[in-house]
Amino acid sequence: MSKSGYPESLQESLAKVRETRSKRIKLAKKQRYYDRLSPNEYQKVLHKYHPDYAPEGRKVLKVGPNKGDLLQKELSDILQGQPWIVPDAFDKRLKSPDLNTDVLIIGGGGAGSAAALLASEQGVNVTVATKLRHGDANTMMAEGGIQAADLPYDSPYYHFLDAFGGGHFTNDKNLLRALVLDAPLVIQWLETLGVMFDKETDGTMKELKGGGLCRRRMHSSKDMIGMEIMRVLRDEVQNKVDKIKILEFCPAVELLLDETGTIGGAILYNLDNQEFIVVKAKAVILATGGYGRLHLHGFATTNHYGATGDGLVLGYRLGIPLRNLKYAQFHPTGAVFPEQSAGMLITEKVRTLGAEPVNCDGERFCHPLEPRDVESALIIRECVERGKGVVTPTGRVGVWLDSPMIDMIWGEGTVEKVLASKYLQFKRYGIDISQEPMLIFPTLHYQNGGLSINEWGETIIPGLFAAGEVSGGVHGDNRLMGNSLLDINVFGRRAGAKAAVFAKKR
Ligand code: MEZ
Repeated sequence: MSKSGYPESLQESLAKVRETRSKRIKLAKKQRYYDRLSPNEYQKVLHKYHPDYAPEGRKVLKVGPNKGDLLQKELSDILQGQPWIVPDAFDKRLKSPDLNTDVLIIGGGGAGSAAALLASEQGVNVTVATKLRHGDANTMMAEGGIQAADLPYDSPYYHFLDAFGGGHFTNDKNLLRALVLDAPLVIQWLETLGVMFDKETDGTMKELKGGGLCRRRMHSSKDMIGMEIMRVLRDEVQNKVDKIKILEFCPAVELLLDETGTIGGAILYNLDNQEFIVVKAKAVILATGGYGRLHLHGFATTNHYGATGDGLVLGYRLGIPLRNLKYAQFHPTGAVFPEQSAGMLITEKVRTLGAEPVNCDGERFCHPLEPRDVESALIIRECVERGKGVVTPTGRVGVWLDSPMIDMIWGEGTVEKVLASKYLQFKRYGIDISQEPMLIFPTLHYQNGGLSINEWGETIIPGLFAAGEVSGGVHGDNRLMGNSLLDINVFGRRAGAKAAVFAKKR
């Protein structure tokens, strides 16, 4: 082991990264930073230096780990013969429930919490049932930012176009319209509740770019925006003890319909005392998150332990159509070394600020701000097809993410300031990311699609709503950075308000 924290066998490659750094920085500055150069323009520049990398490089969109077809098939195989059935015994139990509520929300992450707040504002009583603890959710894991277009420099129109292009034009346009139009309101709402967004010295919101964005639109809170949003939403929900009941460690195992086919409630399973709880509800919101913890195709993951696709299965069994599940999202930059941090999210924000992926020879091979599917596919191609990856002593492979670039472009000590949590984690293992790059490889990050909903989060079952990662359509086949934190708030709020109205009419 060398002084630097990286094993001796990686030192030769590290030296090449250092050797090429000043040349790359010069080029980055000449290009007036990546945010002024579109990926297509960048490919042309890159082509001049590495004729074999472009322009076909961007056409690898559909290779790599996106094997969603298989997932769709696996799901259908597992569930074959079972959908559309509500067992009789459970129907009867609905006649003598253990708990009555107006709105039952299944899931206690960002979407479920936003929904709970908006529903309770309408004066109905709300129950939030969570599989783990309230706030154990992917919301907590998001790091880099939340998107919202600020006029006049940006507009919801550009936000729409970026997300539509990033999603390969497969997004549901009505959902996307709702997402981009509600975005500025959501930022205001979150700030009013107490979210500490990063500010410029003049007090205006700091805004950054992200992969696939044509404008600076990312609102951040160091590298902890998800944790910050979840902190505030959870506090807000827990402060409403008289209006919102929280049941922790109570996953939902079945949704119940009444005799008219309208939602009637759900069966929860209390993990503490191993008892079933029959909840009768006038409206139900599924906010269970995605399936990212299932380690599809053996990939490491950024996801929390509870992200096991429960809501997808519950909804599917009631016949709710699934959409955009063909491609799972792999975040391009998951940690590879140290071993203990396998798959850990290295936020896209580092590439926004100038960090760039380079191969074992210290060569660039892609624009740092491609949409995630392109960036991941290019990294996988570099490692697997071109043999230009860096192999660790235990046989794991990755490319370098040259983070000292950030300090050199933006000013001394920037990595330490903006990547506060990651800086310390690496430091613990003897790696100073203001001096040395990080070793990275794509990591399973997000369920792009899910249950079909309309712009109010309504599913085809009357009274049953879905919001957040469990639902599909808004991001199409590939989500852009920062649109998930936005999605959970926009559709959590919409589903919460609409579910309360539905409940009041019953
Ligand atoms: O939206 C995300 O997935 C996100 C903010 C991730 C990140 O890179 O920080």
